[in-house]
This record gives sequence, structure tokens and C-alpha cells, in this order.
Amino acid sequence: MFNNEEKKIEKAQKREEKLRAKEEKKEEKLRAKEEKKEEKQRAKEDAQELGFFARLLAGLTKTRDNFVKSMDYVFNGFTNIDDDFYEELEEVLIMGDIGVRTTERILEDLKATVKEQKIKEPVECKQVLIDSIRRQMNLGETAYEFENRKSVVLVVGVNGVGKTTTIGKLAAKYKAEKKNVILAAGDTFRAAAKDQLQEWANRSNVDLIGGSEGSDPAAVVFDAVNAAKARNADILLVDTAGRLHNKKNLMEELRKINSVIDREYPDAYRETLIVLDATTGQNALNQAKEFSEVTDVSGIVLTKMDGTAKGGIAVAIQSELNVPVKFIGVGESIKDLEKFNSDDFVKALFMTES
Ligand SMILES: Nc1nc2c(ncn2[C@@H]2O[C@H](COP(=O)(O)OP(=O)(O)O)[C@@H](O)[C@H]2O)c(=O)[nH]1
Ligand SMILES: [Mg+2]
Repeated sequence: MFNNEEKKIEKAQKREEKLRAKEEKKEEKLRAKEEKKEEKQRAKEDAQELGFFARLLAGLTKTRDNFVKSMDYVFNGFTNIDDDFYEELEEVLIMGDIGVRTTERILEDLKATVKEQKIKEPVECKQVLIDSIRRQMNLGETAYEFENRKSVVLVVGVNGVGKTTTIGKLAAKYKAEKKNVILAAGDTFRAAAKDQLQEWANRSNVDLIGGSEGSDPAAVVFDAVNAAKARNADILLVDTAGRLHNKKNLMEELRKINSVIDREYPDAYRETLIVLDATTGQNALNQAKEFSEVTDVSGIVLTKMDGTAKGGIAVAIQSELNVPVKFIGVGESIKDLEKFNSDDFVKALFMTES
């Protein structure tokens, strides 16, 4: 009787042990699977890091094909550096949307260097030209200072250029860097504008401050700025409506928004990014000029670089307005925003390793 009881207990214990072993095995398997998944994710992220140049190259394919082919045609087709050579080069640069004034500047630079270094072969001019463009595209040291400070980033530009999308991409980027991000839906002109921004906010799990359709954008910004202060936000990204066809209204709206930020949050580091659609070429340059008249633009975001043969516009805008291109959009998805890097850009544009 007693023996039987003992056997039963022993059996139960054994069963329990077996179960526990099974459970542990299962857990271990799960852990291994999890680790493998993490490893895969890390590898993917590494690939994306490494792939920056490759992605930029892919994004600029159309630009590079047109521009570089004609450029090489000039460099290799001429035997002498003469007026004809310079004229042809000028044409290619202007056709590449580099802009008339910038082209002049680049050619002056080239002519001076050719004289100084006694360059005789047209083909040698290629590197001189690349260096000249790279110099013109330099960002300056404080370009991304707003990322290190408590800041308010005002995003302006005409309708459809990619403001809201860019804010969504930036929100994801800064959230991934563990920054406290808040979005302000300052485009109150259309109800859909706020919904669109809300979707991006959800994707990145960041807060959004908005108002009802038709409400005063400056009032939305007032609320957003105070939320940013109260929640100790690192970065407040402000979306705006881009009604350039009514310049007087736009000017008034931006002036009001700017004064609210200045008054309510004087400690904040200020950044004003103008978003420009690269596919619009010279129009983008004109928009940038008009916006610079109504607000202090401190940086440019050039979107849709994936779909254009007009990437040369980046050079024109930066050089003519003396405002650096800080980001480029190379697609519609959340990852498709790159920090602008003049070395990489020139390399990608000319597909050269120098
Ligand atoms: N291909 C491409 N499309 C973009 C890019 N940025 C924005 N878009 C698209 O451009 C359209 C307008 O963007 P939206 O952010 O609503 O512009 P907004 O009116 O300035 O706010 C949308 O269809 C976006 O998906 C980009 O870098 N590449
Ligand atoms: Mg929008």
C-alpha cells in the first residue's frame, strides 16, 4: 500500500520533470528563433547602412544617365579647350538644370583653374568640374544643429511637393533615435491633411497636435509649442499649408506662426525647411525664391529625386540661394529620406570614385 503510494508520487514527479524539460526545450527553441530574427534584422539594417550610396545611385539613375552621358560626350569629344568646348559644356550644364547663374559660376571657376594649372586636355576638366560642384554644395557646419538641440522645425512649400510625407519620414527617423518627437498639423486648410499626418504619427508612435478644419494654424502651433514644452519634446515638426497662389495670405500665416513660436518658445532652436519637388526643375528654384521672401529658410528638402532627370536642380538651388540641401527624398516609403551629402551626391551624379 505504502509502496504503491510512493510509486505514484515518483511517477508524478517524473511526469512533471518530463513536462518541465519539454517546456524548457520549447522555450529554448523560441529563444533561438527570436535571436535568429534579431540577427536577420541587424543584418538588414547593416545592409541598409551600407546601401546608402547604392540607394542614392539608384535614386539618381535618370539624372545621371542624361547628365553624365552628355557631359562625357563633351569631355571626350573635344580635342582642345576652346570657346566651342566651353559653350558646349555650358549647354549641357544648363540642360541638366544646374541653372544659368550657377553654370556661369562653375565655368568661371573652371576657366580660372585651367589657366592656373595649365590644363590642356578637355578630359582633365572633368575632375576640376566635379570638385567645383562639390565645393558649391558644401553644407556648412551647423546644417544639422537642430537635431542636437530642443528645436522647432517649420516645414513649408507648395501643395503636393511632399511636406507631410517628409515630416512622416523625419518623425520615424528621430523616433528611432529615441528622441521625443511631436507633430503639429498646421495644414488646417483641408481635413484630409490632418488625417494624413495622423497616419504618419501612428506609424512612428509619436504625438500629434491638431485643430479642426479651417481653424487658425497659428492657434494649432500655439498648442503644439506648449505641448512640446510641457512634454519636454526634443523636436517639434510643424506641417503647413502651401498656398502660394495667395501669397499675401501665406505670408501673413507664416508670419503669425513664426511670431507664436518666437513668443511662446524663445529657447527653441529654429529650423525652417522648404520642401521642393525635384521633378519640377526650375519651378522648384522659383518656389524657393518666393518662400525665402516671406520666411527665413534655413534648409532645403528635395523630394522625388527617385523620379527625375533633373537632379541637377539641387546644385542650382543650393548655389543660387545659398541655402543648403539637407535631405533628399528618394521614394514614398518611410525609409526613403537621406541626409544630403555633397560628396556622395557628386559621386552619384558623376558615378565616379574620386
Ligand atoms: N516618388 C516619390 N514620391 C514622393 C516623395 N515624397 C513625397 N512623395 C509623394 O508625393 C505626394 C504628395 O506628398 P505630400 O506629402 O502629401 O505633399 P504635401 O502636399 O507637400 O504635404 C504623395 O503621393 C507622396 O507619396 C519622394 O521622395 N519620392
Ligand atoms: Mg500635406
